[in-house]
Formats: sequence, C-alpha cells, structure tokens
Amino acid sequence: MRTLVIVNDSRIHRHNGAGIGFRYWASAIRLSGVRLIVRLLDSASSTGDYARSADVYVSSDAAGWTKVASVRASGQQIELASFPTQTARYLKVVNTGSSGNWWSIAEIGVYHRTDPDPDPDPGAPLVRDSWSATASNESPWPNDALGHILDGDTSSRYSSGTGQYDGMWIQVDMALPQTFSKVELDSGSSRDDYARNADIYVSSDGTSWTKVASVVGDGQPVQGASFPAQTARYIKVVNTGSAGNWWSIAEFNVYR
Ligand SMILES: [Ca+2]
Repeated sequence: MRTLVIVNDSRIHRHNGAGIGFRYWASAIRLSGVRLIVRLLDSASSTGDYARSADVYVSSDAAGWTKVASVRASGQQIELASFPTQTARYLKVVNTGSSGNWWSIAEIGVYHRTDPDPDPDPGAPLVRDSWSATASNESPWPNDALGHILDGDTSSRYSSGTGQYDGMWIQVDMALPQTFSKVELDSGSSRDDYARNADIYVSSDGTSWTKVASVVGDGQPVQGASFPAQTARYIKVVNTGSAGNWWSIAEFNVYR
C-alpha cells in the first residue's frame, strides 16, 4: 500500500469525547482504505487512545458527505477501514464512541488496495474489496441482506430469515486466492443468532471442498475458528446445528 496522506499534526492528536471528527485534504485521490494508528512512539499511555468506534466519510466538496465504512473498537493499535474504491478530495473520520481516553492518532494513511502494505498489521483481517457471498437461505428483508456480512459495519447484518438447520450454509468468494488461517463470524447485536455448530470448508474452484475446522456454538456472539494456513478462493461455512433462532452474521472476517 502506498501512503498518500500522512498527518502528523498536533491539532489532531488530542480530542476527547464522542462525535469529534477531523478532515484532511489533498488533491483528488482514489481512496480504498483508511488506517488509523495510535501513537506508540513516545507514550505508552496512548495505547488506550484508539477510537472506540468511528465512521469514515468522503466528499468531493466538503459539503456533501458519503459514509463509506465504520470502524469498531477492539483495542487494536491499528484500525483499518476498507471500502470500495472512492474518488474524493476530502476525508473525514467521525468518532462515534465515547471514553475517558483522549483520541490519539499518530498517523493516518490512505491506501489503494492494489498497492502492497509496507507495514501490515498481522492481526488485521484481510481486506474484503471485491468479495461476494451466497447462501442457502436469505431473508426477504433488505435490512438483512447477505452483503451486510462484508460491509464493515457491525450494526448491519445478514439473517437466514428462518430457523437454523443442519446443512444451512453461507459461502464467500474472495475474488482471488488468499492465504489465511482463521475465519470469524460476528453476530453483532443479534447475540443469540450465533451458529449452533458449523463446519468450515475451503476451495480453489467453488466445487471441490476441504473441511478445515469446526465451530462449536457456545453462546459467544463472535465465533472464530483457526486452522493451518490455507490458500484458497472460496470459504463455505455449513451450519451443522439446529435452532429456532435465525442465523445472523453481522461481519464475516478472514485472517492470515
Ligand atoms: Ca455488517
């Protein structure tokens, strides 16, 4: 990834409370990722100053703003928001959380997804640009659309629209072969709609599948499964449990 914008400006280092944003502008650029990095260089106490949650907006005129991504706080030092490629001049990150901590940012970078990342965060999920999903069951309600598992917003979800059964599945096409060793399903605020049990399969062609892990439904809204590193294009999660609850997935993430 090539850094197009670097901000190291004391005016944005310290903000407190919710709803505070900043903006930085450059010539019109194609944006496909924003990375917020908490200051680590000289103050260990700033490690707690990550944005609790934030929305990312872009604009061509600094008047009309389009929300392109949300960032959920999980305590990580590098917060990455990815979204379909945008062409815009202005970028605004609005903190939507609240905390006694100040908001500290050591650097903000803007990247194009085709550039290699010079400083990858080993804990960050894979960028999901161009990914798509299919499923055995889809809700008729637009609010529960399948694409919501890949939109970076934990407040939007997919739901099966029917109770869980053995054999219900979702499948993600990562567009290109990826190397990964962990899949995570987050049911978001639909906490009871976690998969009761599930098997995870990978495939290079969407036809021939290899089972790599199983997920035990233990009541946790975020379900992760780790396995030896795989290189594949497709991932299928087959629910092997049953429940009156629908299967809801707010975010589907894959990790190296
Ligand atoms: Ca979502």
